[in-house]
Amino acid sequence: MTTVICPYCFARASAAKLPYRCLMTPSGVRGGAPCGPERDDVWAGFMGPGVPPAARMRGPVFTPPRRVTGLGGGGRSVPCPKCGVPTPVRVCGTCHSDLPSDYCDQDSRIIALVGAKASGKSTYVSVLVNELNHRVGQAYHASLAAMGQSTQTRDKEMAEDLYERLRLPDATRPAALGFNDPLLYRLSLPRKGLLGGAGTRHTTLVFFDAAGEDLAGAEAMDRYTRYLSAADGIILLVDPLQLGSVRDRLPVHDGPPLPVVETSPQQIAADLAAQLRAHGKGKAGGRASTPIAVAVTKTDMLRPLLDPHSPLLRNAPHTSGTYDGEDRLAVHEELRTLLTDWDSDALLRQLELDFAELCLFGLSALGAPPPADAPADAPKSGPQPVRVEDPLLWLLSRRALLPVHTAGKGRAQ
Ligand SMILES: Nc1nc2c(ncn2[C@@H]2O[C@H](COP(=O)(O)OP(=O)(O)OP(=O)(O)O)[C@@H](O)[C@H]2O)c(=O)[nH]1
Ligand SMILES: [Mg+2]
Ligand SMILES: [Zn+2]
Ligand SMILES: [Zn+2]
Repeated sequence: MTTVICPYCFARASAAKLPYRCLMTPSGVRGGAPCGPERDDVWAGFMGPGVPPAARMRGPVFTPPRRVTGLGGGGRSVPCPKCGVPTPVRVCGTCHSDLPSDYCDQDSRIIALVGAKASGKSTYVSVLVNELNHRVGQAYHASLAAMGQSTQTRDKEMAEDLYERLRLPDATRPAALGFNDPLLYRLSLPRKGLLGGAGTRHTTLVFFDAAGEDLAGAEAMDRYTRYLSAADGIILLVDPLQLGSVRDRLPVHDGPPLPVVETSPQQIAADLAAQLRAHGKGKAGGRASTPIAVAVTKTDMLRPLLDPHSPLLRNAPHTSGTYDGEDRLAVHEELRTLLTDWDSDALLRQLELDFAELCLFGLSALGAPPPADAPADAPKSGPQPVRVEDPLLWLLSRRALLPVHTAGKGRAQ
């Protein structure tokens, strides 16, 4: 039985029990009149007062008789009891948000993306999606498909801005100004059967690109509680340019001015751990059990501070489509050393005290700083990312969704 987690309100439900929404299509079936719109107060209540009265009128929601849903579900259409026209659209029983048609056919993994304002979250998601669709997808024979209209539209706009017009994303609007839709993808990876058979395993990935100010302090973060506690993994982005000792160490440069210093990563991590513990994600000893990938962003700016052999200067190998555990450890150790050098041992200690499963990463979404004369633009040669995929691949490998290569053990699932 597939359990679906609504990507809007994070309620859990069995896929077979989800209600449907009539599409109000006139079709001549039974020659009857098509359904008219009805006021959907459940949905309007969830979306908040920003929804204009006309938009509250939507296709009627109905729960099909058990006999119909019990036959294995699987994305089929179900006839509306009023007009008889079949509809494929399933909605969340709790908030009545429409779910993309293929959302309900596989298990979902929710990846929470957190980080201070301007730490690079939006740029990171766009570049990550592009890399998963190209270089990384090729290495693992994986593919990533945007699900639902709003993710497809946003992906297209972001890709055109970043890769064609070379424009960096605008600051994400805070939740108080409107609801930011989650980004929904279907990740398909080859699955090797025990007897050498092959197949494909589909996983739904849900990303939520919050505005930095919504993560600045326990109170603001409260809005994201359900999302954070439903997460299978967390990616915390740390902007090194907002760390005092890194700012002091960087040589004088002619790039764009350094960002304003926002909420410290230590504060975000502490608030995050408190939220998770308050929602039953704590282990004995008080550490949060959700795996957390802590990634230092914008490593292109750190080149003067890195050893020429630093693993942060090149991508992970992904040899024959396996995730390299040795390489991950080398990166983790490199970051431990760097953070200690940068007087951030307090951050490290905090993370180790708060999280039972922690790994450190370093990445650059752009590969080079934005041009000095056009700080809102991507580098002239376009994004040339380094190691953007590592945190997500680690989280997937934690859930046995990727083949892992560990020295001495050869290939292991
Ligand atoms: N040098 C460098 N700068 C980057 C990189 N990625 C992002 N930046 C810079 O960081 C700024 C903020 O990036 P965003 O992706 O908008 O950050 P965000 O975390 O989404 O910000 P909010 O939505 O306001 O919370 C960009 O405008 C760039 O100037 C990178 O890989 N390298
Ligand atoms: Mg943003
Ligand atoms: Zn819902
Ligand atoms: Zn109908």
